[in-house]
Amino acid sequence: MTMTDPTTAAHASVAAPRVAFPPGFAWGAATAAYQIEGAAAEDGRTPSIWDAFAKTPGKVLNGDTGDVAVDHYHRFREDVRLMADLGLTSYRFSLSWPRIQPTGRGPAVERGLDFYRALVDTLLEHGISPVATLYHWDLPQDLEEAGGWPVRETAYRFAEYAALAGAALGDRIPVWTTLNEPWCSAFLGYGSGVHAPGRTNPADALKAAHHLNLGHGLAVGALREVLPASAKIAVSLNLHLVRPLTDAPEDREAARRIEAVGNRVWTGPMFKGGYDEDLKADTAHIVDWDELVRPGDEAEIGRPIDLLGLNYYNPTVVSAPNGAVVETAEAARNDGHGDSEFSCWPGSEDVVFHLANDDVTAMGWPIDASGLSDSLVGMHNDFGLPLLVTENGAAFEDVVGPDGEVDDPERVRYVELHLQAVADAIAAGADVRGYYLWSFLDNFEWAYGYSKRFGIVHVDYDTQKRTPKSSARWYAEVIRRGGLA
Ligand code: IFM
Repeated sequence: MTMTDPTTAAHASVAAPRVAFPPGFAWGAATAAYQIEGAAAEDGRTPSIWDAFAKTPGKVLNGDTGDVAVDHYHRFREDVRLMADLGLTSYRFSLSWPRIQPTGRGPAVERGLDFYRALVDTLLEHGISPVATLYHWDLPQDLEEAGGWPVRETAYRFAEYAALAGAALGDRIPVWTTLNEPWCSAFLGYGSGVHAPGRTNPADALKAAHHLNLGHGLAVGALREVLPASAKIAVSLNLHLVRPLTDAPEDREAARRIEAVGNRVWTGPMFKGGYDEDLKADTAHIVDWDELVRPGDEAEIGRPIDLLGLNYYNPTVVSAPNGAVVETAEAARNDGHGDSEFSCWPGSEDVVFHLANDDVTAMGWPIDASGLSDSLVGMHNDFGLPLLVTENGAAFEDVVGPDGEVDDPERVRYVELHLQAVADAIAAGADVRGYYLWSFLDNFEWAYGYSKRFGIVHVDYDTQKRTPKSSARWYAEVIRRGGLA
């Protein structure tokens, strides 16, 4: 079995680009299991929290579910061929926990593992280096019924699952990511309730955050036991690039608060030895941190990792409640993650969110690539780890033309701006090893169902026909050239 490390593999460069990327830069695209696989009840898979949530009336637009999704479970060979046609050098996907360990306890299901063995082997045959994410939000429903992430035991269950997956697939996957965007799991899942499991309790959200952190640390330890020494372990965080609306002290204080509960709640224990005092003070009326965090937890969470993944879409502009100008309803709720009467910012519920600008994607997310370079440079300075952009991309209202083609110049522009930002960050000293465009295929966009298309490959949801968009062809040229023209 050939193991190609996406962060060191050579890429084929045939023409001198205007903006060149370093040799070995991983040119990737990303997806997640529940968003693409379908086959929800096949080969021993049991429901995850997202199956249960999607089937709860009113939770997902149009009642959409991931039951069939884009049928990647049955069409993965065709999908990998498409990736190879585009010249991707790496592919980031997630493993479905309930497909591998259906109840979140006990032995692994071989049929579930076989799917990933076949997927990874197909990738390797095509020279595409796999990057596996262990948790992209699909907690086995049985574990939610036992308390979910607010319960400490779930962290231990996660580490057990990580060990099973690592032992079975570690011979062929060179890069592992523990969690994807744990902020969403904790604060959208248990705070605002717009994501599964749809709970709305601020204390549970903070407890979930700690147990996700603990699960990450325990999983790193478990993976190190079973993976080859060459394997690299990462985490993918959607760190918010927080900017105060003005330089006024109240707005800077609002930014500090969001930075604490949005970012440092993860990076504090993962990279800096523990939770920051200001975060604990901001939320002390909600949760008893001394009871929640047991001796040794922060050391466990802080186990060294090899790469840090950033998922970036837009900057976050905030102001203090008393300083807020009147905003449109859309801007005012622009924490970027849907509408809920419950906050996803425990302890900082009054902070006001603003659109960074009016140049927005179909999600209503402002386009501002400077936030990506600022994030990468900041992460490089703060944590000193090699970095991956594990997600970046945009939804637009794509239409299939009369000729059957999908022309998406807005997505080309978005990705070009953001690749330029990555190049800027590298020029400023950040050690960025790869870029994973979100997403390879159009797919199930969580509470928005199939209404938002992020793919560079269009999917006709009735026929499952795949059509590479013009952005896919453009990205293929970028990869071929090794940079921007
Ligand atoms: O689709 C999601 C993905 O699952 C996690 N990051 C953000 C994407 C776009 O919302």
